[in-house]
Amino acid sequence: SEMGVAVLAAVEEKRVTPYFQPIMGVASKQVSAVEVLSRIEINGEVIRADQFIEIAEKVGVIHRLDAIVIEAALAKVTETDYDGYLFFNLSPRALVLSEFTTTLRNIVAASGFPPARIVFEITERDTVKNLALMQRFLAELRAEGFKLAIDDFGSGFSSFHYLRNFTFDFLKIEGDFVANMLNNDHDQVFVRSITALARELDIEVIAEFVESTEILALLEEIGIEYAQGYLIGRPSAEAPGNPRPARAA
Ligand code: G
Ligand code: G
Ligand code: G
Ligand code: MN
Ligand code: NA
Repeated sequence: SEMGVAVLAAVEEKRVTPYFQPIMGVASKQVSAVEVLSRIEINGEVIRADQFIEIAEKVGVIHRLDAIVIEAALAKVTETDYDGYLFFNLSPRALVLSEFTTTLRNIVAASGFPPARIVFEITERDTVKNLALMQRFLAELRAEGFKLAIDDFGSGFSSFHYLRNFTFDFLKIEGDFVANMLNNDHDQVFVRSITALARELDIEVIAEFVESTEILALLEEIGIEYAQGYLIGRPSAEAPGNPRPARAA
């Protein structure tokens, strides 16, 4: 397909651009984390990840794409004084490739950014085909000092399977539940219950698709730790933090 060819070329030429979306502490109102979202440019138009991630998986370059965007994001961020968390999406397909965790470790080590401030997001949308293999890779990432988040929580058919079999530091609630919380009682019950469950498991909660001050106030009442969404900020090419002053020669 046309998009397949464009994605292959973008990966081959390392033309995958990191965009950064802020994540705010609900109580502190401070941006203490950002999620990196990949973008590629086709004919001068910036294309969002939802248009090409599946294709990158199909044509077998998702592991390369993930590595490229992580390296590019770290290069930008280490030029600033940013000291918050950096969240990256990883495709489960890339994760079960041997050597992938070594690749990630080497990229991060070369950047000098602390692994403890890197969070890898694993979406619950994909079913885990090889549980033992996935457990091994996630354990390897933890052993390197990285943190883990479960993404799109509540969207798939295996939420509890993920929570029972893997250890997570953060849980990102599926944005649709959050966005509908004020006009759909069921969705509000889901958000409250997921938060209570996460608290018992000692996992911090991030609400996605926060688009209004009313929703943000409700998150504060429920006691959710972090908020992400267009109210807080859109994904942007600008890295978080302030430029580091140039070092004297
Ligand atoms: O960026 P957008 O705004 O369109 O994100 C759409 C989807 O693409 C999200 O589910 C996100 O998790 C995924 N995604 C965005 N960037 C990356 C990336 O660099 N690697 C992987 N594997 N998924 C990504
Ligand atoms: O990785 P994940 O599936 O969570 O990707 C988040 C997706 O949601 C990205 O496509 C991002 O651009 C998008 N997004 C981020 N904030 C909002 C928001 O407030 N509302 C909506 N509708 N989408 C959002
Ligand atoms: O940024 P702009 O106001 O042009 O956004 C137009 C529409 O595109 C928004 O209503 C929103 O739903 C969608 N949109 C904007 N930015 C993103 C993004 O980063 N990811 C996704 N998935 N949708 C977006
Ligand atoms: Mn995500
Ligand atoms: Na998500």
